Amino acid sequence: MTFREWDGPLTADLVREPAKFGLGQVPSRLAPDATTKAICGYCSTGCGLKLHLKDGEAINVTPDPDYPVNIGTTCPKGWEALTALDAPDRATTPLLHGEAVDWDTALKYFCGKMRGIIEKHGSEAAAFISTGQMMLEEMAYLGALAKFGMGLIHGDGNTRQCMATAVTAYKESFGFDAPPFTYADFEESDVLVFIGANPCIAHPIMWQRVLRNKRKPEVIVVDPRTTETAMSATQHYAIKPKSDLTLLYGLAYLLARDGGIDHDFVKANTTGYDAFASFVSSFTPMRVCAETGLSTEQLAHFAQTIRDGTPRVSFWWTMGVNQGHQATRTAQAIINLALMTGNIGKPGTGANSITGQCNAMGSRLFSNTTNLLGGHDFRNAAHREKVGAATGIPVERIPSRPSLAYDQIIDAADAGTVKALWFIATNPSHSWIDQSRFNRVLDKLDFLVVQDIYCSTETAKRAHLVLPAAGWGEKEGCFINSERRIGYSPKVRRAPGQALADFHIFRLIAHYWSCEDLFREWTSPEAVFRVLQRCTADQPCDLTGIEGYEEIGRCGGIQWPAAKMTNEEWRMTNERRLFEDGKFFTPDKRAKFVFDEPQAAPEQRCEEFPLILITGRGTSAQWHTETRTGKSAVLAKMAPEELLLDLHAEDAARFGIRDGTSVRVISKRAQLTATARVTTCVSPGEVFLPMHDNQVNQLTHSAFDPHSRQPAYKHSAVRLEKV
Ligand SMILES: Nc1nc2c(c(=O)[nH]1)N[C@H]1C(S)=C(S)[C@@H](COP(=O)(O)OP(=O)(O)OC[C@H]3O[C@@H](n4cnc5c(=O)[nH]c(N)nc54)[C@H](O)[C@@H]3O)O[C@H]1N2
Ligand SMILES: Nc1nc2c(c(=O)[nH]1)N[C@H]1C(S)=C(S)[C@@H](COP(=O)(O)OP(=O)(O)OC[C@H]3O[C@@H](n4cnc5c(=O)[nH]c(N)nc54)[C@H](O)[C@@H]3O)O[C@H]1N2
Ligand code: SF4
Ligand SMILES: [Mo]
Repeated sequence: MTFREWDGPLTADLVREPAKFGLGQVPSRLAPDATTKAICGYCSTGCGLKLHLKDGEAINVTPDPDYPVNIGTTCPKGWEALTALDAPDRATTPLLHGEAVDWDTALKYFCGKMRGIIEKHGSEAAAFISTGQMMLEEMAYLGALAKFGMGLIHGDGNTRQCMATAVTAYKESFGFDAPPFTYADFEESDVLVFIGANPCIAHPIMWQRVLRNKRKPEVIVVDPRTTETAMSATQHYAIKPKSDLTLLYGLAYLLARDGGIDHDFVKANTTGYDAFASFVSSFTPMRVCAETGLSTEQLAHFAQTIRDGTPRVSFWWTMGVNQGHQATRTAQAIINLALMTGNIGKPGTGANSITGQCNAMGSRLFSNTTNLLGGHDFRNAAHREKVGAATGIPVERIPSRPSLAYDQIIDAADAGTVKALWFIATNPSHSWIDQSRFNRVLDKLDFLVVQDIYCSTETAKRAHLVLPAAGWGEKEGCFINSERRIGYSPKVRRAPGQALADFHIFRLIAHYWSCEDLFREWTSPEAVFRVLQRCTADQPCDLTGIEGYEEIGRCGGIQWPAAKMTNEEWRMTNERRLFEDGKFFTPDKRAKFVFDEPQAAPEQRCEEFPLILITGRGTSAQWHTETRTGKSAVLAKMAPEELLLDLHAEDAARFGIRDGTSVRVISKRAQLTATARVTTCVSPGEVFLPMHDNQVNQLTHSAFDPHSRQPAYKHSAVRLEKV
């Protein structure tokens, strides 16, 4: 019905010249001028798109009016989804030391070099960095190939930059990485609390769902900046950066003091509340207001709104929480508020982490990096047996310890123990924290491989070997969105030149590594989907009840859990939230209150660097390192032409800077030049830069949450100078 991927056996001829034999190039089975449906490949909202074909190739996009996520709308990136595919800097052939080579040469080199390093220095000397921006099936193939096939121990993903905190927090508090909500909760809340989230810019279609709420909700935004979302809210609390933990404990104190607790729920379904209540007793309004910068009236009003909103308060958080030096405890402080007020498992409630990338949720369960396939634990022998049986991989090939985290892999590369790195669908030479140091480490490597759809990314330019990948629309597979909805996206374009779907690149590597026998069943994305379904049996993310791609398409996506036993029931609604029975995934089925003392952020203002630099998303038209959105003239018109530094008028006066003039932004690590935008959207003493410019992470201070090891991108000290 759509372009199908080639799924026959790999023969020697085919491997030598994959494009000639149609690998990844099989023509469409759709009528040449058909319309088909897909899921957007940018953010985790997971909007449904309609793709309109001409002569067998997609030429236009419109929103899908029937898809339950976006109901006929998309943001500008969705409308422009195809443009990125036509860019002139697409990687169209493998590049070895900058020279075009064929796949045979490239893959022999890849395997020879990786094997050489592993044989000489051990299996810990090579690592891979995966992504939340590939299809589920190819991401799983990568993790399985690298760990079970090639014998690597270490592999992490760009989801460490993004979702690691939510994962760690949920696992400890709920017993499994389980965001509980469904998007209908945006429409069914009486009070929505957004903490460190700017959905107007970063998740515009989720924000549309908030606008559909007919309950006249209170919308509360906690953000040091007056963002587009804060401007549209009914209450905005511009707290001091990284004072969220204190604020959340202060709210817990007031709720406990003033009768805002759902004691029945707490007693029946949680552990640790008494210790938590006694812990927060020192978070008096006086202390909390001094540390957050709020007035006592503001704090009291905030707490009262939550109390009045019970039982329909929902809490939503994103990177303002996840990227911090105490990120995990902050996320858990949000979870604690939802638990103590009984705001979980009911319509319009929840402690809800919004994901970032289109398949970040897929990566959390199936990348085989932090967790063994299907949300299992590498350290657990029973889990290894189960995944071995489900995949047909001999259990002795499954490592019994988890990987180092991303920053630890980079430290190991710096120390010289990791000598080869393979990056797939991520551009960390731009996006990783304290960039200059990161790039110095990359330059030390014996072997750097980058697999990307463009040959021009900051990371690809440093690579010894570039593997050219097909992009979204040029391959098929599934994504899992923020509300745990699995959506299917078809192939509607041919990839340019010799570029291949990541899926087929992994298949070829398995062949060249001589471990393809392990992956006999992994012949097509849908075949891999079936393997993954088996891995999820009896897990909270059970997918065993799904018939296959056709059913996913027909249902408008399917949320997990989707187990066999209950499938008749879930097919009736196709809208599920977790914990409706008050049972969590911990051994005693109770959610846990977890807490810790707040600590000051590692890099503070000082005389030399008197301002705090906050970073984040700039506009809805810009995506991360801009490799894709930067290719669209339409999107370019919606973004500023130059790098803008937001600063408050007081600071402008203090440093003698006028609106629209050039300003040097200097941190301990580097400096850059930006154009000053004097605005009341940032507080005095704070400045903001969007992450989309490739110099911004030269400024950022490298600090990590100790539990999730997620980088704390949003708190660095800087000073300004007139140019
Ligand atoms: N247009 C666009 N959309 C995107 C993306 C993109 O690049 N472009 N990326 C996607 C991805 S991967 C992600 S992870 C999401 C990110 O989505 P968001 O997290 O919503 O985006 P950010 O701008 O990084 O951060 C959100 C807010 O956190 C605030 N913040 C900073 N420090 C603090 C603090 O200490 N406390 C509090 N409470 N708030 C703080 C910032 O001022 C910012 O407004 O967006 C996704 N959607
Ligand atoms: N200062 C600061 N830095 C930040 C953040 C911040 O808020 N502030 N946010 C962080 C967050 S939340 C995130 S998620 C990261 C994102 O950081 P990255 O993951 O590095 O950013 P992207 O630009 O999305 O990189 C994706 C790469 O994959 C390529 N690509 C796209 N599709 C495909 C495909 O199908 N196959 C292959 N092989 N390649 C493909 C793209 O061309 C691009 O080079 O940035 C982090 N960095
Ligand atoms: S909101 Fe996200 S998923 Fe929807 S169209 Fe925009 S980028 Fe794509
Ligand atoms: Mo992200």
